[in-house]
Amino acid sequence: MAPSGPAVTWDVHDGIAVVTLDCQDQPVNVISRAVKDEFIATFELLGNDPAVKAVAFFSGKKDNFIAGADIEEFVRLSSAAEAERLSAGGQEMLDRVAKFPKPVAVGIHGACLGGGLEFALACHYRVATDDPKTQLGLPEVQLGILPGAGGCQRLPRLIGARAALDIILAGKTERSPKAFRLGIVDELVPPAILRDITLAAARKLAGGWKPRRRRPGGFFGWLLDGNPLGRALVFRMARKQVVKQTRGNYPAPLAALEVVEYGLKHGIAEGLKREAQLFGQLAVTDVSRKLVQIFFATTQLKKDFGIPNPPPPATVRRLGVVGAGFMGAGIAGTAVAQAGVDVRLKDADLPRVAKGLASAREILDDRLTRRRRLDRYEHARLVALLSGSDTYAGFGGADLVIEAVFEDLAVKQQVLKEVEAATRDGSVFASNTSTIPITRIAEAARRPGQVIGMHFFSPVARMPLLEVIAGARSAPAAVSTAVAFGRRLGKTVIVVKDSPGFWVNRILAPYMNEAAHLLLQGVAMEEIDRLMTQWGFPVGPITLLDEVGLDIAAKAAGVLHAAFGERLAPPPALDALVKAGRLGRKAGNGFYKYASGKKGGPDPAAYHLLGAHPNGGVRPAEIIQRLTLVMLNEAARAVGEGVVRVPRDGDIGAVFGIGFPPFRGGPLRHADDLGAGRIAAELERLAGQYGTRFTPCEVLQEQARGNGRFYS
Ligand code: 3H9
Repeated sequence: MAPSGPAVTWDVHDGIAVVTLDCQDQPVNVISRAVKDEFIATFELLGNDPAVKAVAFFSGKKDNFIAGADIEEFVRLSSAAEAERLSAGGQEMLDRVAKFPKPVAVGIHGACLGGGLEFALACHYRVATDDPKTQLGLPEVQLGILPGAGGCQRLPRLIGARAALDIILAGKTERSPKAFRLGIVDELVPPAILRDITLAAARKLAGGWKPRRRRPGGFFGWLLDGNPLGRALVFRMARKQVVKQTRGNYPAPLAALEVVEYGLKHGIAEGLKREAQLFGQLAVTDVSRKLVQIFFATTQLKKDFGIPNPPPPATVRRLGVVGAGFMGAGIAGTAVAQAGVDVRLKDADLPRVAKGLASAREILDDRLTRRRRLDRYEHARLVALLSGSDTYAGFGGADLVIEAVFEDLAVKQQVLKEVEAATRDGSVFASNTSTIPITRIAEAARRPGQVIGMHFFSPVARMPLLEVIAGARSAPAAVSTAVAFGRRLGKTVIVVKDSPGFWVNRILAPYMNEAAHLLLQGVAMEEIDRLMTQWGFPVGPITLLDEVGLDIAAKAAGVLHAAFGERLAPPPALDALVKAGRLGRKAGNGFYKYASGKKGGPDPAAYHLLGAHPNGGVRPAEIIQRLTLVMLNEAARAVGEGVVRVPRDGDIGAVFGIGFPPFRGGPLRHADDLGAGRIAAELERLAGQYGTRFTPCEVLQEQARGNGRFYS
């Protein structure tokens, strides 16, 4: 992003220089090399101007303070030394701000992230608005780097090591009230008075006022952070936690931990040096490159409606949800919590509706109590938006209706007809089916153009992905409406082809089947799960089967088997578990044991029913290879069929839908890394040994012949 004019401007009023950052022609403020140079020149001038007694700094953007350093510049870094210089340059600029002889107060409204927060930390006084858009954080580790402009030094000194590590190691962003409670922000004010209060603070600081800050973290904070023994304990515990969470796959959090510890031990100057060094090393790692690619892909998807020339989406004010089960209630609760829409929930009888409403409400309660995202008044307002009935009363005004009823074509078509009768012509009908083609459902429609698929993932409130499926007759406006509404729910949305299993379940099916084949061949379930979590998945495939529910998984597998034949046939032995009622966590037993909702060890009864005997017969490397290559092969085949429009959508779908390891970039990026030639050869070998389900697909064979790739 190259700004077209000066980004930093200033004016002096009454001895206070009011400096404004506004990166021209850019949606957000970012600190690029050019902006950094402007900062330095501006502070130089202000330092020399005797009329200036203090500085008050603001953003010129409506709802954004500073989104951090310019991530596009990282992509162009070609060596660790160059990246180290970039970090050292940022540190030097902020050091000038911190040591500026005149006080600098900053007024923060909107996202204040990464280098933006590091700048604010270098200022002498921070005022922030209490607006929900004002969020402060250091998300660098999510990009595979660490806060490299002094953030690893200044934050722990301001709020204590424990609280700072909590933010830095997880790449967390906090809303301003929490940032105020932590001591990151000195004053919290409504947006209307941000300017006046910041100016007043600058004036007071110029008059010699010294703001009093609480001891970071209170008495306990002092006990833990304030002495070497307590601090050593904090770092030991944090390191243990990081190792457990990252399993050695993400180097940034451990490096950040080292830098914070080093800085507190050896002083800020030495700490900064170490910070720049490790920033440099991290910025050119493959992990960071992959995470940055995911950031840009996700950002692009915020603007992409998945169809050419998308018509404007309809604004959804009222949502109808049919089916008050776990999914329906999740959709209803998430819609109210995220989009503040009026939701009408319908099911066959009132007790089910009541249960659904209660579980939708839990999503709001969670935001009030645990996550503190809502205050009491907002919570009460949102709860009042949820209503339900055992009839379609209230559906007349619905702009969108999402059905989440039993996964059966006839049932869904019946619901579609009832909804059409109860709603007006412009209303869109979306099916939350995971397997049934939208075109088939729409065969029963009077208004097939208004029928679309919106495939949510469970639990809806937490899973970040939504697949929107356009049927053969879906109107472009229905697609835009579904995509736009999905985004209002906070989801990353991919538009996929109306093909069995769509994208996510399609690539998941062979992976899950292969896990079952391995079990039957004598690999222990915990071994399969351990290897795949070590490889980077959040949970292993056997645990995932228990979480999804074996009945649901069997049904989806059956549909894919019917559609694609032998290649996607699940091992028949799995039926024994479903028949025995071992449906996974929800039933209290599946592959693993469950006691009071907690997962225990492998259940010998499951092996017994399967006729499987763990014997350690397959090498770990072979287990990983079989599970990953079978998925990559299916992903490549589905790309060839146009199930996703571009590889980017496929990778984002896999990362956000099934937790494909983000540091590997997604199955298609991973396939490019391995090389089609190598994958095809390995698949041939596996096919020779285990059967045709491993036969490399045409897309991979073609790539292997011509040195092709998914990404150019
Ligand atoms: C860092 O600071 C390192 C330092 O510690 C040390 C350095 C030495 N850079 O998301 P949106 C673009 S690392 C470049 O749709 P929203 C984005 O690509 C940085 N570009 O808006 C998009 O471009 P386009 C740590 C950036 O309102 C446009 O802005 N910071 C950057 O939904 C609009 O973005 C982060 O990781 C950037 N830093 O959300 C924060 N940020 O229009 C990353 C945004 O051409 N940013 N763009 O497609 C965000 O989380 C969100 O963008 C934000 C706004 C919440 C700010």
